[in-house]
Amino acid sequence: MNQIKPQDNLISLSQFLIEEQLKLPYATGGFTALMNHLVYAAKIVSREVRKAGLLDNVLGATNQQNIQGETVMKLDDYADRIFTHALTICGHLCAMASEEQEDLIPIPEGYKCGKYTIAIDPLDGSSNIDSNVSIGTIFSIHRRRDIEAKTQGELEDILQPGHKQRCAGYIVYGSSTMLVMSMGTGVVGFTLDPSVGEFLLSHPNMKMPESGTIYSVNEGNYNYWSPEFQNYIKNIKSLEGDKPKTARYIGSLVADFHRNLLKGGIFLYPNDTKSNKYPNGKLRLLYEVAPMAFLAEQAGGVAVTVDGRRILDLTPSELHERSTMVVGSKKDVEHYLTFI
Ligand code: AHM
Ligand code: MG
Repeated sequence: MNQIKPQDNLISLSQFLIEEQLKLPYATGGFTALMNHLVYAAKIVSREVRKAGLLDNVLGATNQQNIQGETVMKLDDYADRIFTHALTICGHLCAMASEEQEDLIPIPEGYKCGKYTIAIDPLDGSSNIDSNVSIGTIFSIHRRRDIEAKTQGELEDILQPGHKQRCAGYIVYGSSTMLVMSMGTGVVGFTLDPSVGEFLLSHPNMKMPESGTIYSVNEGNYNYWSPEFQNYIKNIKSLEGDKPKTARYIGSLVADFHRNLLKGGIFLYPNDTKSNKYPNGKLRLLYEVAPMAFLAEQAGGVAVTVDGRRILDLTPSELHERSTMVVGSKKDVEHYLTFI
């Protein structure tokens, strides 16, 4: 028989957001409403992901490339349209940016502009879509610089340092659909109960173990890496000292990060020092690296660039800027830092 978690834990994400709002005397409810729109879109995307193999015209690639020259999958495009629509009309954003769209996305005419911005990777790990491997959505929310303004937001409202995020999180479409988020007071995780149609609190206080046994990196790129980075990887596999670490790499950042958050370990995406393909790493600062760094720190972990700078101190200079990332359990990242 299924064991149901204690009744006090069965709080829905909507209830949780209202309770958090009530703790802040100055809160207007705008953030809660914005989150409700995001969650609604996430449920629709989750529904489509769950039955993707059954539907015509859902799996496979479109004939377009995104701003980064990567193939856009049909589900990438679908998720992008659902999130963009649900969020830009909610009345609480002044601008939005999506990994799939070249420019800042304005609020459509006739809709109110609010005090938040959101940067979103609508469907992360899209190379895994057709093989039914976990994929995700990543989001990062900031307050605009002038919170009284009622006008469209500007680029600078979204290009803010990671430590100023009001909220960051992801949805992982895995063996169940989970939403993990932080509003700067720790990390909480909710699991979508499809029969109720609600995300229910399943992971109240997520902490990344202080150290772990897992390392996650695309080792096929070994020959592109710097000698320091290669040395580090050789060291964690060596038979001298501690047992070698275990390699786990899905190729979906959300899924790789989520596993390491629960089990401990280190995820690395370094720069490519040999070809010119990824001189600053592959991942995008605004949509992937900064939100994951925020979650990691809130869970007791550490997130730095490959040369040891704190990710949350970086200010993006353009929407699609890339950054290297080394993120994970505190002791594992500290050990990495001794190699650079
Ligand atoms: P995407 O947002 O276009 O799907 O690309 C980002 C993905 C991450 O989810 C993942 O960590 C990384 O790319 C995998 O890259 P690689 O195939 O080079 O290992
Ligand atoms: Mg991505």
